[in-house]
Amino acid sequence: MTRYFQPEQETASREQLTAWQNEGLVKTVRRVWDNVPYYRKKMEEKGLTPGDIRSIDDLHKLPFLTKDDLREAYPYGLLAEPLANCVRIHSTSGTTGRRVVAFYTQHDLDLWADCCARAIVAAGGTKEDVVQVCYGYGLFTGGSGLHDGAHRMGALTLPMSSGNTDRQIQFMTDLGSTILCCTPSYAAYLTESIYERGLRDQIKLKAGIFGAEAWTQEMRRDIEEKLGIKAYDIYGLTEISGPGVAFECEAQGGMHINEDHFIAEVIDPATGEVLGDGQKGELVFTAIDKEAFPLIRYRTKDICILNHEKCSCGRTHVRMTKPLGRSDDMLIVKGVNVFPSQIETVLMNRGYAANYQIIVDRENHSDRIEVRVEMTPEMFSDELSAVTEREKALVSDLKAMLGIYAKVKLVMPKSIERSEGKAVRVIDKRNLYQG
Ligand code: DLL
Repeated sequence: MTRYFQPEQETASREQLTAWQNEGLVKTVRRVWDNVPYYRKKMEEKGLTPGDIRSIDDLHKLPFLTKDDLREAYPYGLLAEPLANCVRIHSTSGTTGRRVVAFYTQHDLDLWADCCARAIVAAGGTKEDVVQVCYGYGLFTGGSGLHDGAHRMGALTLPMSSGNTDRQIQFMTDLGSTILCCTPSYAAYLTESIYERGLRDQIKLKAGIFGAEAWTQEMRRDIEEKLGIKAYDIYGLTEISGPGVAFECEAQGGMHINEDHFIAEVIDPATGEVLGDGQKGELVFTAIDKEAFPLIRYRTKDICILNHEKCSCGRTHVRMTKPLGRSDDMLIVKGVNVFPSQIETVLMNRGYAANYQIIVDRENHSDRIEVRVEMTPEMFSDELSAVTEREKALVSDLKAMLGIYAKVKLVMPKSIERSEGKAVRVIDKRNLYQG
């Protein structure tokens, strides 16, 4: 059963969707049991065999997978297909210890392109459009995903990757780009740069497809007004394929999950209990059409709410709210996944105690991160120049660890407030998850 692009599947009846999901789940569980000893063991620990999974009603019996499983099984332990049949790897942002790799066969890439094509079509895209892709290309899934999606629906594709703002704007004006794909913060930065250069009247954009990080409605309205476009949210994660797992339609009442390929559940993050529509919990995905890396009950850590009500756009696929937070401590700064533990490792390696604070802020829609760390009493007597050198060394180590610039401020011993309970290490002033 191969069900490519086929936009008509987006309006399939619930009965039809359930039939596809039943078939896909049974088939995937069998394949994973046969080919992935790691998951087979997890099933055996629960006393399960493939015969116990006959339909999606049995989904809740299956064990969850988490990022820790992916790390434990790194790199090939969850591969369900011989390596010879795999043609691509992508990886989440983060560092070596935290990296997660995902594998794709040609079929998996086609499926993913279909999902992204659907997202572009839902944003009003047609083959007449010029789609400027300024998500990063490379290990990150953003560039390749939207690129292949734009190809799939036949649009002219501008594979810009991220950065080099002057060149982005030049191509945008020269070629008359009509759809912009990038992170919302980069869209805001591009907008500002377009205004600074006085080029607003040369911009032909009609839509933006922005995701990979949380963004607010205010930010959406701001970009929309300034660029004269409609801005659409797009969601996804490397482990499940990349962008296009879910996307907004013109009704913008949540993001439609491509549930003919990915079964979505929302669970109570503490107990694992499956929650119903309207209840807030952690989003869990089961990929039922993938070959190389078909994760079963993968916990995304993204907190959201599902809604099965009919959408005015005619699509029947379930909708998810924007992520309303995360159930772990991962921060997304400038589109990069940052774990406080990575910062702590850098500080410890340089001889600091665990008295630090991470402050994340956003100015002009661009993220900034500052790490404040207490000097040890010995360092406190250092000359000012030595303090500056220490700060520089930390900036460089953090850059190597996180891949982004973080400002560092060494503060006096005992100046960071101690907590009696859980230490408040992260102060995120961006207020991103209010919807
Ligand atoms: O960010 C894939 C992607 C690329 C999505 C381009 C959309 C556009 P990862 O780097 O693996 O993959 O990060 C996945 O990013 O679990 C969410 O926490 C967050 N995220 C992704 N899209 C959104 C969004 C890509 N629209 C993690 N709103 C996910 C809020 C998002 N958070």
